[in-house]
Amino acid sequence: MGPDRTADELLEPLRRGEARALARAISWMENGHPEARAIMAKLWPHLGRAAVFGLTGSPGAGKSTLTDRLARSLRQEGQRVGILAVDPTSPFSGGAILGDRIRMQRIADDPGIFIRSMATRGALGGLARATQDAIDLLDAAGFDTVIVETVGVGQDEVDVVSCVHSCCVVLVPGMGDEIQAVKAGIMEVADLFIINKADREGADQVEREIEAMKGLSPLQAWDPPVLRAVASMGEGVPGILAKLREHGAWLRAQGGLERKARDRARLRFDSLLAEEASRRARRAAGEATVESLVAAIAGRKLDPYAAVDQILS
Ligand SMILES: Nc1nc2c(ncn2[C@@H]2O[C@H](COP(=O)(O)OP(=O)(O)OP(=O)(O)O)[C@@H](O)[C@H]2O)c(=O)[nH]1
Ligand SMILES: [Mg+2]
Repeated sequence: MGPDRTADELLEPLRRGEARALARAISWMENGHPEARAIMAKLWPHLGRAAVFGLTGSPGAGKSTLTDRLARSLRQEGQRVGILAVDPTSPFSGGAILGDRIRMQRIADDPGIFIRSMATRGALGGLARATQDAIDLLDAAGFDTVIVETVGVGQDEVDVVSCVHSCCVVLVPGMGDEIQAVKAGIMEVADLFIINKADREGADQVEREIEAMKGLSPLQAWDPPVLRAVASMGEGVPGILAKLREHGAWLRAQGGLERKARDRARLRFDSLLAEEASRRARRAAGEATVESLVAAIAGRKLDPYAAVDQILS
């Protein structure tokens, strides 16, 4: 596969789900390759088939172990599964990061499974967009389920979570204070709570804390269930899959999938519009003008609002 491959040449192997074509297309989207737009334009009408699950939670909670188990379970049903490991703290993008590769090595050689790590560096327009693009490409490549693993609780994760249909928040026993910290961002987005490492002491307490927190948030039409798992042993996996399906069915019945699709469309359109408008305005004005405006703002000769007006007029 040479570097000069065009979108048209990539499309067919991509639609067949060929891993190399998929990997290349994801990189193109990440790097803003000239052919990237053509790919999206061709694929856009075919999207919307894949079920997209998110797994989020603190480092070491067992997300990758759980992902591996879920993926294997879905594989046994004959599904093809895409896995995106999103780590904003990692400088590495592309192949699976070493730890995950080892943890997921049993599934990594299976052509019905595609694993990719997504990192901030190189992701033009941010991690959430790169992740959304990768989800779309997996969808177009015929993957039935996409699992998105995200670490941490930053804005990147919250944005990434907006890309999934059902979001699992993974907690572990013995993280009392951490629950407080996690609460602010990610708790509201949970469709499912998973208490992993339930083989350890303290699962009851985590469950009480989650229930207490749920009591504080406004009543929702979907009451996120709290499930227990021992990912390293595969315990609790069928129950999690069953709840994910239940949530999916509930979303469909509520028109929730269309709503999510529309929200995502709006977010995507807004951010692309802002980015593209800015790029074009800068290019039209020229770098020297932009710099002189910046200098004028800093020198208190021009206020920033007026400067933006100038460049856009
Ligand atoms: N005791 C116990 N250990 C587990 C369980 N699930 C996973 N582990 C172990 O916990 C460690 C971390 O698991 P990972 O799956 O890498 O966790 P992660 O959340 O993906 O970690 P990061 O991606 O680094 O944030 C590994 O050593 C796992 O074997 C469990 O249910 N019980
Ligand atoms: Mg992991």
